[in-house]
Amino acid sequence: MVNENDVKLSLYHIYAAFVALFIGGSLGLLQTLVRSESITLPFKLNYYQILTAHGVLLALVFTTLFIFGFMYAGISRTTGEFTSHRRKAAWIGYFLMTIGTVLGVVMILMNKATVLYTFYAPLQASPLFYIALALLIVGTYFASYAVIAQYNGWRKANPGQKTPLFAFMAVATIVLWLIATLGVVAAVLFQFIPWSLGWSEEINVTLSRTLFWYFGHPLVYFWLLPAYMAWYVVVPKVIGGKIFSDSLARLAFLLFILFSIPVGFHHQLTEPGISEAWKFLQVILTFAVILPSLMTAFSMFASFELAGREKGYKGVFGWFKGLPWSDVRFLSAFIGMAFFIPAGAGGIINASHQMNQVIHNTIWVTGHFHITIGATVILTFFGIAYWLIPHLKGRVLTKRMNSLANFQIVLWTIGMFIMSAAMHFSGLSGNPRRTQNSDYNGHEVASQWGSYETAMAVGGTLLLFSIFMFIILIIRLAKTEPLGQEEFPIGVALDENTKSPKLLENWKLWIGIAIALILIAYTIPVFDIIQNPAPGSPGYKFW
Ligand code: HAS
Repeated sequence: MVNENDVKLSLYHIYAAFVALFIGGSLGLLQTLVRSESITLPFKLNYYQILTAHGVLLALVFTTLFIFGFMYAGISRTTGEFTSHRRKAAWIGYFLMTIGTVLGVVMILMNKATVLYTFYAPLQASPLFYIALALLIVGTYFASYAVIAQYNGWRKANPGQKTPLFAFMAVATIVLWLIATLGVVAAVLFQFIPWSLGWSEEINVTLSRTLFWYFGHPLVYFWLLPAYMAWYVVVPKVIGGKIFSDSLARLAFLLFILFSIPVGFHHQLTEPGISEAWKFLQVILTFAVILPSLMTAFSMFASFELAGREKGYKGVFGWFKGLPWSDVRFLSAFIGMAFFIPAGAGGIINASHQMNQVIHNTIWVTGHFHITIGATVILTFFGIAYWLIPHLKGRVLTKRMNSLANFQIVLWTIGMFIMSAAMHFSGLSGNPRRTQNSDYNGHEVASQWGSYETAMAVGGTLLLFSIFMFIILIIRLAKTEPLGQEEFPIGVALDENTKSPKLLENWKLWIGIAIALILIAYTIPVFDIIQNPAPGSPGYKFW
């Protein structure tokens, strides 16, 4: 059970996340309608303004709030009630994050921060927008403190014992986050805020983008790892099986800390001013960060197979039939996993230097991130919400609600499939991203894009219906479904009673290796960018 004092904390984060999801998702549909030239925006809103709000609300706000809400619940369930001091820190974090969000969104609505979620210089927003981002990040530091202190408290109270896997994974995710945000904090504090306030006239554009991507790539694993937490810890219990290996799961998370950060250059492969040799090194490290995902795939298949065989299913694929296909807690995560196979392959294409020249800045990349974060991660988050909300509210996920939830998940799957397939295919022929629409002066290649844009709008419409349905189901689960006890599923590992190698919980060692890799990958190129800068740029506001 999640302790009742922690229930409110978790719920407030999750509800705020769903508000961001609802608004951000609605804006997403508007974008597809504008791109396909089906509508023009009312109230003097422009395409780039809503694109900025969509990215900020979904990629930065929804994810962060949901992730902390989920972590608080899981930590409380596995390590016990938060102390009041730690809970207070978590609440401070919540208020800072929500104030930051409101301020940021107001700036975007006032058309003073139409810089997209990556806020690339030399586009310049109001200083208040950057301050809003800073508040959001400082908020996460309070939240991170609460989680890490709780984990340390448990370790002190249970010397020599293996820490609960969920708590270990939460801490690994937060360590990754803390190291990663150093880059964006440096850029916001030392570059963007002084520049937008007029204290410095010019900005070093390459440096700002490098610091952003130092943060931007691990950011995607900050989204992914909580989904992996559900796959490793929750799914095996739901399917009536076991976690294949506790130690393997821990190692996978540690490898993310090592390899997810020194790879940001793979977002800058076409960026001038960074030598090819450093890009090459970071591409190799990018291929290393694929490894923990492959370990995860292996572990999932192993858990599925073990569970199936335990139930008596035979043959090479017989176990497949034994999976609980009608249980939304499983189905949502499974479809998320299935999406991750092409999504991961797409990531490998993106990271391959030559192929990146074909897809960079095309809508292929938008397709890629819609099937990673928009399918793999969010489908898993939907699945979590369907059991977590009733668990926290003392209600149950009834059979009827489960069927409706399955329908919502399938609607999302179809919508996302149509939309992201259209994005991938038209991206291959050069359809640009971050652009309202372009026909390249009537060029014949661009003339094929119309039907793809329509497909995106159709997919986007299904997605919005799915979000509506999700919100309605969540409100019902929180308010009107029968009272009772919904389980918070926590799986047991096959090697539960085996001592896990002490090395796996030697944080100093892993953080030390991560820092060494970061220094190797970044020190010389960053010095070079600072010492031999391209001409600095004043701020531009094109909107
Ligand atoms: Fe990415 C761009 C490379 C993963 C998100 N990525 C982006 C952007 C976002 C994003 C948001 O190298 C755009 C940023 C922007 O605005 O510019 N990405 C990768 C690589 C991976 C990867 C190598 N990305 C993600 C994840 C994301 C995400 C995860 C969000 C959550 N990405 C790139 C590159 C770019 C990029 C370049 C820059 C492109 C450019 O030029 O701008 C890897 O981590 C992927 C590894 C994954 C696998 C898959 C393992 C499969 C599993 C499922 C098993 C299934 C089971 C079920 C068990 C190797 C674990 C069985 C199912 C059956 C059907 C039987």
